[in-house]
Amino acid sequence: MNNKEIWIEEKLEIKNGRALKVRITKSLEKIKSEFQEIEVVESQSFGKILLIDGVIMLTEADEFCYHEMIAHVPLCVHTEAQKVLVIGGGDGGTVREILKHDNVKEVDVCEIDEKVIEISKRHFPYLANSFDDPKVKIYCEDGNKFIKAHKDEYDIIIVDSSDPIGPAEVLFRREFYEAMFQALKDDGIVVTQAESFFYHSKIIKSLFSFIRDIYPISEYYYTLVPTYPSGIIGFTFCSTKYHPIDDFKETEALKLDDLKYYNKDIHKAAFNLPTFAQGYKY
Ligand code: SPD
Repeated sequence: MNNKEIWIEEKLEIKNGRALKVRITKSLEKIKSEFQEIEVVESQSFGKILLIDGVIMLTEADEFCYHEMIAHVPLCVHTEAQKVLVIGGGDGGTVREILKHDNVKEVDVCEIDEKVIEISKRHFPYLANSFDDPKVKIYCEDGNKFIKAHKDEYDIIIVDSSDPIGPAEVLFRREFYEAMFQALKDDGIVVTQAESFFYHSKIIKSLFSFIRDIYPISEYYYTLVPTYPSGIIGFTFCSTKYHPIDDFKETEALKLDDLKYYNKDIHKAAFNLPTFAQGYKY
């Protein structure tokens, strides 16, 4: 595809009558895995883009807004975390950020689709090279099954999933959050990709309807990602002991000059929701 007038529309929201349109200059690779269609395109304004089933997972231009926030928020609260599990996250961006914390000694990654890892290594090495770090172990397995086989093991679990359609649908269910609670150590934290408060209030309300029964502390925070529907995406913060604001600590990782989005003020601000969305947690 070399036609400079080709645009892609993000499929996720089309059924709701809205779509983000991005002009692409080249299709770099498109494959169909056992689970989904994976595509990498070159765009005019956002660099390379990774799409799964026609939905934007990341772009080179704004991936840091997502990956820094999904990783550093829990790691700057539980600053002694040594063992971290990432479910999903096959592009490597979340692991890249986790490895900036020297206290972390082991990172397990459970990505259902090995093809996501392969394609990311080819097109996004600055993300996927994080998988070569000796602290990282990769399991190409179903996250819902994997989690049930682990008890009292992880300090932090991060679910860097796609949307609740297809293989990721099960990751938005009560049984999965109960199993993650069992897999955490006594003072553990779970952070999960939890959609946009503008477009997905039903999903967020459904998550909190059971999260608040399972975890003593349950909060929602968000980040700005221009290439996601509505330009916003949020995360659940589920914790047994540490409070996301009261227990925030400035760590050495925060002093690194390669953080482009996350800082101590953003950490706190991200938990302040607009008035209309505040009730979604209750
Ligand atoms: N609507 C798209 C949500 C995608 C969230 N996960 C992105 C994976 C980036 N590591």
